[in-house]
Amino acid sequence: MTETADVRIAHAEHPGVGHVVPVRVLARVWGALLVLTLLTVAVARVDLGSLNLDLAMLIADRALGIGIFDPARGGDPVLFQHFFWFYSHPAVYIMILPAMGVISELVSVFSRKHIFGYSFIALSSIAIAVLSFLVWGHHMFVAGQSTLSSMIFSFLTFMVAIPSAVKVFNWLATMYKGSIWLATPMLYVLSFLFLFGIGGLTGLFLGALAVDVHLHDTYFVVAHFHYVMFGGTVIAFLGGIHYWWPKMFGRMYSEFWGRIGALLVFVGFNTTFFTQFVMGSHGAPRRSYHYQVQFEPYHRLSTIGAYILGFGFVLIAAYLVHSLFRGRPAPANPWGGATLEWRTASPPPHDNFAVTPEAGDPYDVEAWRWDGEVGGYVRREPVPQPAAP
Ligand code: HEM
Ligand SMILES: [Cu+2]
Repeated sequence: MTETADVRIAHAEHPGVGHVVPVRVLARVWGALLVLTLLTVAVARVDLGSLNLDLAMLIADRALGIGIFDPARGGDPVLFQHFFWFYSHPAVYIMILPAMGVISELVSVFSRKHIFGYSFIALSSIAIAVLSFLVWGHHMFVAGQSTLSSMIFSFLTFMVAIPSAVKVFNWLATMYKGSIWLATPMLYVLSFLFLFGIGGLTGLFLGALAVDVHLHDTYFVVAHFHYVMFGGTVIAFLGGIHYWWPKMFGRMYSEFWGRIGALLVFVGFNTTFFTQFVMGSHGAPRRSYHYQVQFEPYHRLSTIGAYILGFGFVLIAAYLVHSLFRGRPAPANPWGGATLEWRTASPPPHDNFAVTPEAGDPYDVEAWRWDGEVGGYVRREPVPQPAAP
C-alpha cells in the first residue's frame, strides 16, 4: 500500500492530477503524510528529546540521587508526567490519523458518492495534528498541576473536538443520500463512526475538569481509550484489510463470514468495554488486580465480551486464510474504488501498470459501474490511455 501511495504522490505531477501535490492527494495519503510528520517531529524532538530525557533524568535521579523528580530531594514528580505526556498525547493522534484516512476513502466508495468537503477533511487533519501537541496536560488534572494550567489544558482539549467533529459530519454527509452498500468493509466504517463517536465524546467528559476529578484513574478512562484506539484505529484497519485484501492477494473472502466476523467484533467489543464505562462511572479503579465485590458482575460481563471478541478475531483469521486457497479470484475492481490501485489486476503485476494510467479525481466513484459478467466494477467510458513507450 505504501507503494501505491508513493505512486500516487509521484503521479501528482501527472496532467490528470494537477501540479500542487497536497491539494489533490488522498485523505489516506494525507493521513500517512501527517503521521510521518508527526512521527518525525514526535520521535526526533519529543520522543528522543522528552521521553528519553525523561528516562535519562529518572535514571540520574535514582542512581545519582540528583533530585529532579524525587520530592524528598526537592524534585517535582509532576515534571516526570509533563515529559511523559508531552510525547504520549501526540502519540495517540499518531494512532488515529491514519485510521481516519482509511475511513475517508472507504466511506466514499461504499456510499457510491464523492467525498463531502474534501478540503475540510484534509484541513481538520492538520488542525488535529497541531492541536495534539497542546493538550498533554489533560492527563494531569488531578496530579497536582496548577488550576490555571488545568483550565487552559481543558479549554484546548475541547478545541480538539472541533476538527474531530468536522470529520465525523463530513463522513455522515458523504453517506447522506448515497447508495450505501453494506459490504464487510462498510460494516467496519459504520462501526468506526459509532465507536469513535462514543470514544471522542467520552474524551470530552474526561476533558471537563470537575468530571475528571471523579473519573480519573477509573475504568471509565480505560473504556474511553479502548473506544478510540480499538473502536477507532483497529476497526478502521480491519475495514482497510477487508477492502484491500482482494487487491493484495487476488482472492475474494467469503462475504457471509466477513459480515458475521464484523458483527462478532462489534458485539464483543461493546460488551467488553461499554461495561467498563458503567463500572468506571461508579468508581471502579483501574490498574488493580483486586476487584471489589460490587464490581464483579461488570468484570464478568466484560470477560464474556472479551471471549466473543477473541472468537471474532479467530473467525476473521480463519476465513481470510481460507480465501487465499479457495477464494474466488478477485476482479480488478471488486468495490468500485476510483483510486489507481483498482485500475490494475488483482494482485497488481510487477511494475503495477502496463501503461501509465491517467490519474483523475480519486473520489470519482460514479465513473465506475457494476458489471455482472466481470463480477466487479468497470469504467463507464474507456479513458484514452497514453501509448506504451
Ligand atoms: C475528541 C478527542 C479526545 C479527547 C477530548 C480526549 C480526552 C482525554 C482525556 C481528558 C484523558 C485523560 C483522562 C484521565 O486520565 O483522567 C484521556 C485519556 C486517554 N486518551 Fe483520550 N481523548 C480524545 C481522543 C483520543 C484518541 C483519538 C486516542 C487514541 C487513539 C486517545 C487515547 C487516550 C488514552 C490512551 C488515554 C489514557 C491514558 C492513560 O493511560 O492514562 N484519546 N483522553
Ligand atoms: Cu491525551
